Amino acid sequence: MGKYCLRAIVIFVVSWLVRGVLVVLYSRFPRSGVDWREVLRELQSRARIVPVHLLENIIGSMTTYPHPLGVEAFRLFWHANANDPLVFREIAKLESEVVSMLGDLLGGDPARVEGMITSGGSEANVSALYLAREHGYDTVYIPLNVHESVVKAARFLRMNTVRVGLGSNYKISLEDLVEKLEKHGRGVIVATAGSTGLGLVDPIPEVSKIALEYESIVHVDAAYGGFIVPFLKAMGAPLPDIGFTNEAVVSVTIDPHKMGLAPIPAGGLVARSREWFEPLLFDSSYLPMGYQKGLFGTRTGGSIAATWAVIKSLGFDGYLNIVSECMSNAVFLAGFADYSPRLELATRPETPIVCIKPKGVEAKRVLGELWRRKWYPYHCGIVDGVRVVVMPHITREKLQEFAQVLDEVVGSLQASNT
Ligand code: 0PR
Repeated sequence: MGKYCLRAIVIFVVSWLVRGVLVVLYSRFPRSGVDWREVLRELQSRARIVPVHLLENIIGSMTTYPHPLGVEAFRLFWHANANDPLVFREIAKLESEVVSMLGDLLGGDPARVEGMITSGGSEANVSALYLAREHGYDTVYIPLNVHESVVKAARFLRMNTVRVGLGSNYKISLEDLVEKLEKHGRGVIVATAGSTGLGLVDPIPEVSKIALEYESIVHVDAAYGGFIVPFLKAMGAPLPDIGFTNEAVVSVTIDPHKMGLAPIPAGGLVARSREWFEPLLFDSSYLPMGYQKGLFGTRTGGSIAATWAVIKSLGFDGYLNIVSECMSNAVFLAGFADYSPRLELATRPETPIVCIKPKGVEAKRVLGELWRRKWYPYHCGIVDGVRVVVMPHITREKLQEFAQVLDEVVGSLQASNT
């Protein structure tokens, strides 16, 4: 007992001293600068231990290793502030072209849509709800399959929130939506195209019809699915239209830094029309333009240029090929999960996200073991499962290897249960 006590005290004192040294070395604002070569050397050694999508087993993330052209385009324009469209005029032009192209992909009128490149899907969602509120829609209908950024946005904007249940297929329940609209009146309904946990697409045309009946509007969160669903549909997948062909849809979130293959940070918000987007233009008398776009301030032109470049270079056909490959790899993994007696598929994947439920073992335990072995899938959130997002950097061989490891880990945890 005394031996253990002594050891605990020694560990405590040593870790306290180490922390103290680290605080002095790294957390205090340095009085005098250090030679830049030394600074760079330290950063390089720190960068070496950060996992890289292409080399390590990052199989749960919606981001990927960006397209090299996007990185080069970012490098060309990173210094330009998109918040100043007069001085950095070219950036404003590029942004307007990007928004038109995204609007076109989403079934909007490229000449009428308006929008912006944001820091990510979270900013696009909060901006969309802000637009709805400014146009007089104070209540937000939030199904249980939404990304947390939507809940956060409603809270941030102090909007009335009505939660909407899901059907047995984990998509928005239309019956519950109608019931809630009857009770709480008009509002903005958030529908998801490519849900975070399962990659499922809500029945947006039906949601739009219901919205019209109840004098409501729809914001579509296609942060993940925006650069996926249009291509899968073109290949014949039985998925609904997710964009502006649905009459009640007023805005869509679509993120270039996910399957759009642009470098982080690049989210996207597209509004059906200039009039709808207008509340996001704020007076700013000191800026040369006299106004400022978006909820926040300075934005790098790099994100806009990168998105522009990757879209131009890949085109519809280029994305279609990439998405097709990801989807067929996802179907392969789903097939493995279906086949293994230790695993179960949460749902048939509609986009390249596969959620696998380990039988008789909590997913969190499986994830702990997988992360220990340096495989990085995530939790599925609304289902107790292991989420794999099949992005372009994930090869069939990688998935084969992962499937074996997953099966083995679940097998050994099952055995340790008995
Ligand atoms: N909407 C949906 C449907 C999302 O899935 C996400 C992000 C967002 C909005 C918010 O987007 P931003 O993170 O760009 O603001 N979902 C990702 C996910 O859960 C976030 C993420 C991405 C987390 C990469 C970790 C990571 O490595 O996977």
